[in-house]
Amino acid sequence: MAMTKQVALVFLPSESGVDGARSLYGDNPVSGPAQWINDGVRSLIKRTQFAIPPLSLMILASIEVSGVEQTICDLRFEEFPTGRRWDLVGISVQTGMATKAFELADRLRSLGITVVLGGPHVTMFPDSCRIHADCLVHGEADDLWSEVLTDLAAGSLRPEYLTDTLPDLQLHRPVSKASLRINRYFTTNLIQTSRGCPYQCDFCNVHVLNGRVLRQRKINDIVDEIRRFRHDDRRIFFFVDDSINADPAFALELFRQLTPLGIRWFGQATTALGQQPQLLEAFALSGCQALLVGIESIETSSRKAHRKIQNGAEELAGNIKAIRNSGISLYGSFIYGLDGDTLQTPAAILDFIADTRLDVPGINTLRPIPGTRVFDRLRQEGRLLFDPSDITAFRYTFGQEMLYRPKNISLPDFIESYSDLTRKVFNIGNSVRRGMSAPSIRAAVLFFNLFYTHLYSLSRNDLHRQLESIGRA
Ligand code: B12
Ligand code: SF4
Repeated sequence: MAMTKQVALVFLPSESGVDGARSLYGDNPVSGPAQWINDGVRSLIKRTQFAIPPLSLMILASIEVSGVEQTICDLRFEEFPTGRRWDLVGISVQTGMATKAFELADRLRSLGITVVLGGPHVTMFPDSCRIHADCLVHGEADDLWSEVLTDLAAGSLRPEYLTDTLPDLQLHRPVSKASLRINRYFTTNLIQTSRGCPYQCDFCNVHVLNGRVLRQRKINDIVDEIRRFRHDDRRIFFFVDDSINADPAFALELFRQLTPLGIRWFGQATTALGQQPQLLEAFALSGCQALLVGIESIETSSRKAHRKIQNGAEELAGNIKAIRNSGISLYGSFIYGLDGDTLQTPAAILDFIADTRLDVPGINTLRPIPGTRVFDRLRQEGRLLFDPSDITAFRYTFGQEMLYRPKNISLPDFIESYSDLTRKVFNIGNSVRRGMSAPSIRAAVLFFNLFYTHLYSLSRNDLHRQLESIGRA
């Protein structure tokens, strides 16, 4: 009888950001009291199980093919187990982790292990991946992965798997947690109700990855999945949809059906929720604790310049207040340095945060990453600070590195004003105050604010190091 084929599905830590904040220059740039705070926060982060499992690999590991056994290797917790027999190793590649993914792929292939690469980076930049893999899977792999496993079992693996059509999410595809070590994670209750986005914000690539049409799962399937997941793990649920209120009627029906289950959940939404009172009530009643909202910019000219057109700047504050008043805490993500921004923008952001009492402000710089429309435009305008042909040079950080020159502000002035803004937004006093006044999950709000206090002190140091290295021109 043929031996069962052993497949490992690998997830890598990001090089910066949520998986642990460190200086891009490899050393610790602060000393004295700042160093104590950093060390304290770092050890708190380590002790708080913050990581969540990759839904992508949970989905792939749930696909059953006779003669194949799958294991998830999460390299945020373990080294890759090279001592075991592997017939195939599938690595999930995001652009921020591409260099590490390629290094691992090359090492495994030198040991004679067959490697397949998939994930967002492969979907967007297959040509850069080909030399590191025996096989590439382009795009969403819900259907393609069973073909890969069937071909593996038959000994006829092909070098590329792709289709013209996106998976039909109306099909019932139960996700199992059998391959996960549940206790490693902050929660394993990850749910996706839909994919795709009809909007075209120029700094985003979701329409490239998941298409422009919103594809939804059946509400019954989602409710069943939540019931099943809750049985294994009673912790909070995370809806990973880019916008959980993208279709208000669908969301209203879903969350009304979820209310009797008594779960607690968080997700990502647009601020338009503040003007959808019925839906807001359904969110609150169904256990919504916190939402991440993309505010991006409070400058109308910046919103226009970057095609953030689905809601207007003038409605933002009212919407945020309405959402917070319903008992939901808000993480509001801003981008400073957009094309309509000036040196007056930070003061306006500070006023906005004070007025709305936003629980966790995220103060990002623009990340013109390859594969987005803004990347192409800034390349044409000669404003990128790295070689546009080197995709991996555009790192994903939380404000630790400038990737481009802002339009209306010189680079040194921008870095000074951004540093001043993050210093004013994030400090221990503000963290405690926001934690205490949050409408819900106060400990998490405190934790995030402390985490950002630490992260943005790294940001300020790294940005000044970058400025020194490229000159003040
Ligand atoms: C939820 C989420 C998070 C969560 C959870 C991450 C996690 N542990 O899973 C949090 C908030 C922690 C997070 C963190 C980060 N994220 Co994030 N995140 C998302 C989000 C909104 C949904 C991801 C998801 O679960 N999708 C559902 C699954 C089913 O889809 P999928 O991951 O694309 O997987 C499918 C295919 O890609 C493919 N596939 C994936 N892996 C593999 C592997 C193999 C072998 C194969 C064959 C196929 C395959 O098949 C899957 C099923 O169809 C996406 C946006 C989006 N629309 O996808 C961004 C997104 C993935 N994140 C992104 C980024 C940049 C980050 C960070 C680097 C940010 C930072 N600076 O720290 C970190 C990375 C941390 C990490 N180690 O993952 C980018 C990646 C862009 C890119 N070019 O790679 C995205 C696309 C957002 C964006 N529009 O730019 N993220
Ligand atoms: S930022 Fe959000 S709304 Fe804009 S295109 Fe991306 S997913 Fe859609």
